[in-house]
Parts: sequence; C-alpha cells; structure tokens
Amino acid sequence: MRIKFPRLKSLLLMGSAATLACATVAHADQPTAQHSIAFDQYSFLVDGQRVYLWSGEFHPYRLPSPELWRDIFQKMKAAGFNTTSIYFSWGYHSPREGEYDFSGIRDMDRVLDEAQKAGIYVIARPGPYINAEVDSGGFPLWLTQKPVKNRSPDPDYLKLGDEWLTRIDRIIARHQLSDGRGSVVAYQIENEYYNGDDKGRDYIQHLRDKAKADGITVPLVGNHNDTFVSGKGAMDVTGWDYYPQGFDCSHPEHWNPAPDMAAHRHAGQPLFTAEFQGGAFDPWGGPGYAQCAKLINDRFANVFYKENIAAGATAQNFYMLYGGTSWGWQPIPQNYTSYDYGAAITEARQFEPKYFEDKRIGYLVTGLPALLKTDDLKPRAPDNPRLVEVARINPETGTQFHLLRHGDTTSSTVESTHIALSLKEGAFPRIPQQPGTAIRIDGRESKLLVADGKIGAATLVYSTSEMMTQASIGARDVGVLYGRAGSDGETALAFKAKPQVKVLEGQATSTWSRGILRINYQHHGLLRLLIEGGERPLLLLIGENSATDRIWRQETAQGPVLLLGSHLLRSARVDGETLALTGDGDADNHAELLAGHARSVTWNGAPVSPAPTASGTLAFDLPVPKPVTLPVLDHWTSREDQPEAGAAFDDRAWQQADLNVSSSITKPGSLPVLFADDYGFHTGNTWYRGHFSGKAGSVPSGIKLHVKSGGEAGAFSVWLNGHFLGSVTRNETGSFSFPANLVVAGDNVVSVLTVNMGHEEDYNSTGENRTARGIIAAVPLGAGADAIRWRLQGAVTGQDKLRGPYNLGGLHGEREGWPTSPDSAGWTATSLPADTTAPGIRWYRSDVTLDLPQGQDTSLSLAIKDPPGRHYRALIFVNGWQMGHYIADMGPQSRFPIPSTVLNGHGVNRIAIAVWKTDDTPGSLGVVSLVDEGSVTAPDFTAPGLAR
Ligand code: IPT
Repeated sequence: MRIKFPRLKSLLLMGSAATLACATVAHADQPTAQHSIAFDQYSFLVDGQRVYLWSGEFHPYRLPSPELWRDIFQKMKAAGFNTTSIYFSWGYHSPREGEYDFSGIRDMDRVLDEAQKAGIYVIARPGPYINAEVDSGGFPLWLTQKPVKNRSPDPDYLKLGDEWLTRIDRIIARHQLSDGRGSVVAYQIENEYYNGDDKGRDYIQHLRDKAKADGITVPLVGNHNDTFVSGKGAMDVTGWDYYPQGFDCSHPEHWNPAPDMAAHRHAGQPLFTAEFQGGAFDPWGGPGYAQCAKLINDRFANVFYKENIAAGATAQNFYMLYGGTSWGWQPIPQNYTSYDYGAAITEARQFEPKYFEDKRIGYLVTGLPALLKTDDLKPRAPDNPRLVEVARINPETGTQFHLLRHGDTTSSTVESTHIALSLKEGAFPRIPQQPGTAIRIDGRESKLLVADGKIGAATLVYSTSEMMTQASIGARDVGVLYGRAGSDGETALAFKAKPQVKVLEGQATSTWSRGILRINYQHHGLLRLLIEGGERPLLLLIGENSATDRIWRQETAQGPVLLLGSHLLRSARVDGETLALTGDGDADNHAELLAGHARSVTWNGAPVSPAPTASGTLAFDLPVPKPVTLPVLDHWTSREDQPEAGAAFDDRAWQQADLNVSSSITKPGSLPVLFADDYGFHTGNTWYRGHFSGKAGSVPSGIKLHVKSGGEAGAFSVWLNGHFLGSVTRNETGSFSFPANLVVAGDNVVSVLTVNMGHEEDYNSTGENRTARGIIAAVPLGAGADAIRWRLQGAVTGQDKLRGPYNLGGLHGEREGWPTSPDSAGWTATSLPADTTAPGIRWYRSDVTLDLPQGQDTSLSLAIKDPPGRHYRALIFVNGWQMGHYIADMGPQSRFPIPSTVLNGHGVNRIAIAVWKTDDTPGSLGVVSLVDEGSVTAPDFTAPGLAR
C-alpha cells in the first residue's frame, strides 16, 4: 500500500544530505516501496524532495474514539499540516505488568493508518516516559509498585521499559515511510531528558539500540534541547522545546519575547522544534482554557511561528494542535479533565482563530519549495526604527524572505514602514513605491514577505501582502495573498510585455514601467484580479485576513484544487471523471471551486451542479445544517452509595493493611503502610475501614489523619460507625474526635473516603510517580488508645477492559457497574438541582434519547450549573465512560465535551453522575444540561463506533 504525498516540484539539489539507510525487511503481507528519509542543515528530505515538517501534536489516548481520529487528522491536513507528533502512553495499554492491550480505543495501528490516509507524516514518541500532564508521565499504574530507578540504566527499569517498547515499536515499525508501509517519518527517543552524564548517556544509548533492534529505520530525534547533540546517545536530529509564554493563563495580555531558535542550530541538522507552544495547560481552580486560547492566540502564532521560520526552522511541531480530554483518571493531580490546551482545534473539535492563522502560515511553508533551502541574508533596515527585518535567501532560486516585526516582539503598537530590497529586477529603495502608502505592522503582528519568487509560472518581484499559497491550476496560475483589513498592499510582478489587468471584484490600480506591473490596493474582503498577457493567465486573490479563513487547498493526483467557501474541505480525490470532495458545511452555503479541468463534482458523495463565474471559478451550493434541538434533562433517579461508611458493612473480603514496607518514595507516617498503591489500588477513590474495640480504657478519643490525594484539589471524608465526622479539603491533614455517644461497646469502625487525583509525573527521575496516595498516617488519639486495624478497598484492576485502566475508581457503585447497569432497584425519582444536605456519596442517573440530525457532525458537551456555595465533587459517566471530574467549589471546568461516538446521537444514552458531598450544607448536584458546541453538515464518520 502506498500513499501519495504531495510531491513538491523541487528545483533544489540534494547536496550533501545525509541519507539514512532504508530497511530491507520485506513483510509478507504487503509489498514494500521504500522511501528515503534524509536531512541536511536545511531540511528533512523524502525521496530527495525537501519537506517542511509543519506538525501538530495529538494524543490518541485523549480522544477515546478511533472514528474521530480521522476527523482530527483531516482538520490538520486542511490547515496545511503535513505532520503530526504523537505520544504513545505506556500506561494506557498496560493494566498489569506483562499485559498489553492494543484493542478498540487502544488500536495504535489504526491511529497510524488514519494519519497515513489523511496524508500526514508521523513523529512517533513512545517514551517510555512522556510527561504530557498524564498520570505518572505515561508510566503504567503498576510501576508505582516497582521501586526501580526510573529513566536510568537501572537494569530492572530497562527490562520493564523494554517490555513496552518491544510492543509499541513493533506497531510503529509496521508504519514506517522508510519501508513504504506508512507515514512514520521520525521516532523520538525518551522525552525532555537532560541528563548528559555517563549514566544518562548509557540510558539514551540503550533506547537508541532498542529502537534499532526493533526495526526502527526512520531518523531518531529528540527534544532534549542541546543535551544529546554529539557523543554517546546522540540524536540524529536534535530538537528543542519552547513554551515562551509559560503556563499561567491568568494574564493573557502579558507576553514574553520570542526566543532565538537560530542560537541552537547544529551542523548538518535542520532546525527543528520538537515542541513549540501551541497553547497551555490549566490547573484546578485556574482561569480556564478560554484564557489560554487568548494567551496563545492567533497573534502569538503570527509572531512566534514566523519568527522561527525567519530563524531558518524547517520542522516545527506545535504542542498541542488538538489537546482533547484527559478522561477517566488520566490527569495529573494539578490538572482537570479538559486538556483543551487553548489549542487551535478545541476539545469539542471546533476551530479557534489560531487555526486559520496556522493555516495561512502552513500553506506557505508547505507550498513554497524555495523556503526549504535558505541562508541568512543581511537586509537593509526598515525606515521605522521600532521595526526590524530578518531575511533569508534561497541560494539556488534567489527567492528572498523578509520578516518584518517589532524590535520588541511583545509590542502592541501599530507601525508603518517602508523597506528597501535588492532584487533580480533591480534595487527598490522604497517599498511600497506608491506615494502615500506604507507597510503596516499591527501590534503583535509580523509579516513574512516573499520577493523574487513565483506564483505558478508568473514571476513575483515582491509583495507587501503576505503569500498564503500559489499554484498552477489547469491553464491558469493562481496566487492567494493577504493582509490585515484596511492596510495598504502593493504587489509587483515581472512580465515581458505589458499585461492586461482585469479587476474582477474589489478595487485596485496598476502601473506598468520597465517590465514591472505594480498593483496597489487596500485589503478589503477578497479582491480578485485576472492578469492576462503573461505565460499563462494569472488569477490573484488578495484577501483581508478573515477572507482567507474559508479558502482551502487540497492536492489530487491531477494537481491542487482550491475551494473558496465551506466550513472545511477535508479531502479531494480524482476518481475517473469525477472530482470527489468531502467536507463540512455551515450556514454560509456558498462555495467556489478552482480545479484543473471541468469534470463532474461530488460533495460528500452527492453530485453538485457547479456554475461558472466571472472569475473562472465553479460556484455551487453546499447543504446547510439543520437546527439541533436538545432534550432537557429533567428525568433523574438517585441512590445513596456509601455502605462502606456504615457500621454494619461486611469488609472481611477487603484487603487487610499488613505491609510494613512500601514501594513509595513517601515515608509512612504510621505502620502498617496504608498507601493505596502498595495494595494495588491505583485510581480514583479508595475506602479505608479501621476497627477498634469499644472496651473501656483503650478507646481512642479521636484520630489524626494525614492523607495524600495529590494537591489542592484532593479531599477526604471521615465517618465513625456511619456518622459523618467531617471532611478535609485543600489540605492533607485533619484531626477528628470520636464523640463518646457514638462509640459502642463492641466493634467500632472509622471509615475514610480518599481520592487519588493522579500520580505525579517523574520529570526529574526521582521516582515521583511513587509519591504515596491515600492514608499516609493514621494516629489514634488519647492516652492508652489501642491500635486501629485497617482494611482497604479501591478500584479493581482490569475491571473495565473496553475502556482501559483509567476509567474506573473504587466507589462501591463503580465496582458494581452502576454507570451502565440496567438494574434500577434502589433508585428513586429525584429532581435537579438536588437540595439534599446529607454528606457522602450519592449517584444520579438519567437515560436520555437523542435524535440529532443525520448527515451532521454535532458536538455536544454536558454542563453542570450550580448556584454558588455548593460543596461537592462529581464524576460524570456517559454510557459508562468517565468523561469528567467536576469540583463545584474549585472549578474552573463545568462543561465536559463528549465525543460523538461515546454519545449515541440517535438513541438512548445513560448519564450517571457520582456525587461526593463534602459537608452538610444544603444543596448537591446542580442543573445538568446538554450544550451544542457546533453542528455542521459532514461526511458520516460519527457512526456508532468502538466506544459502545
Ligand atoms: C513539555 C513536555 O515535554 C510535554 O510532555 C508537556 O508536559 C509539555 O511540556 C507541557 O504541556 S516539558 C517543558 C515545558 C519543560
């Protein structure tokens, strides 16, 4: 099987590119068609063609819907991304030591197939450690019981890591571009590993050797900044991670300046950002992802990503492009369920303005081969001293790239300037030449201008508009240029004889002098010009920025197509005489096509009747989405769920706390060890029951507890013989006295409900994933108090095979399967908002029937709305999937996107919410509703899938 990647017509020589040896292994099931993957100081090369790796980070474990992986990859591709960078999370696949699961939502062959089908290269990042704000940094839950030296050459650690790598490498190796079997183009060793001493080098060298032994033939890359550039363990290509704005989204207007990537160039290697900031994560109680999207907004992409291009970067990966959901118990303690990240594609799969900025830049870098081999060029300074110019030149074609930006990359001032260019057609001391006009650089804007370039076969001398894309389409050349609304634009083209300029739409003037046609205009809407008299007719589309949002490009076997209009153009394929387009439609149903030659056209499989327009495009109408009506969620039943708090509960089958040593890095504060992980309870809630005798003289007067949940968002609640004693929130310790009237003569039970908010990452290789969870110390109070004998019960390992190791915690209802169980005995009708005062655990359930419009991609969230002052936390299950953890008195998240394959849009859905009320103030679960996050007409990829 081979896929066609757009092959750039490269005018460039391969020069001294280091070509990596290709695998010669022939696989019985597929014919091989090998491709060479190489690199030099300019760029990566595939089969000798230079490629700009314009890449977006995606985590399959944050979208538990294989059906939607295609959606994300197609949305990437449509924005010009030709590469994705993927973390594979060890813990997601391994519920127990030696046990690995790549079925259903964990099918990594499928994720790699989907990337390939969408025409996207893959940078594979299997760890074993990935960080990623995921539980234990991707280490499996069971590693909390292995006191090995993580991320080091400790043989006990390597043995376990290799166990994972053997499995995941086998899958990655099946999809390597080098073997002609997929689109994996690079493989990352470890993650942000900065220990360059002998041990660190032994470890990294081991991982390199392991990858090779497992048949990995693509370049081995790193994000270890400058650590493994040479010597033992050196990467083939070194990469840097940059998050210039950090991770506090509370002041989204405040910017830090752009880093200088060029300072980290290494001989013989392309300049590569393994992770460049595409958003930021947000903590419990944080400002929320809307603020992160503001901090890392379209202007950030505009200034920072172009700055990297001007520094010579030809491989940029943005972390995240689609963040998704840390569903179940995947988040680290600091972060909540959403991993939206303020990324270009939102968690609910909608577009942020940054998506369109990424697209404008992405179309340029992947559509203009001249940009892939450039050297520094010293420009003349612009005439406005507050601005600087950084320039590059292609030594073979002479094409120049001039970045114009504020001297201070954080500046918000609006500036005007003229620049001076020395070009093939002569010296231009003052551009724009048109009197009374200037180049405008807005606050937090930069412009990457192209000079001595090509638009199809036409010769571009320079333009003060930025270039989005250019192509030869059929008999015509087409260029798409843009600038901010209302700003001046000047474009100069060289012709042998005076051409004819037809203004098809908008306003422009032109002058002709000594072989150069100069066009002047302001950016307003979409200006359309037809210039005839050159080698081929040239159609120039010059838009204000927003007018280019709806211009899409796709490649077909017979050349590129452009679509003006539609919400999204997912794919274009020539099938005999038919041009088959797939995409999404919104309320604006107008579309115009520019394609090679007239042929019949289909949109999502249905024929359309295009009509020729004056601009030479083919206009047609797209289907518009039908309105979405969502049911009100007003039928609820509820059920109490804390038998463990009761005196009469039989806990004899529970695990007895009998360990005196722990695998944790936390020192036990009392013995026996009560850490949940040591007893195999790794996710969510764990219950403890401590018994003591009511014999006079030895009764404790109370108990002092130290409980670790993992940070601020944790909590624990305490009962004595079924009577609520209190909870501790935002703290780890609390003392509870036992009122004498509650103590009985025989057996007394103190019950403690704890929660594990996730295990720490192990960024510094200190074993932090083994920080204890659960009771750290339980000290009976009072002179002569007897010891308390403890039993505990938490999540059952491997209980939920379909959804994997993070879905369920250890609540009684979870262990009994309440999220999906049809059994309604014991459930009583209730209404929301709940007005109960009783503390503890109570579940709420509702079965809701959806009848969403067919042929539409409708993205829904579940929202909880509370009056202020409620003290509870809730786990939200939809059809058995734990898609949200809500904390009423902490926030910020109150809307939980539910993937459209977890949800059944055309049938019954079970919503089950486990509420833990931490005090006895009035009011529990608030009003729960469904929210429409966006609905567009779309090809049908949301069919009920593996998730149900
Ligand atoms: C970088 C990690 O490599 C990545 O896994 C993720 O954690 C990211 O940060 C933040 O979301 S580490 C860098 C910030 C020091």
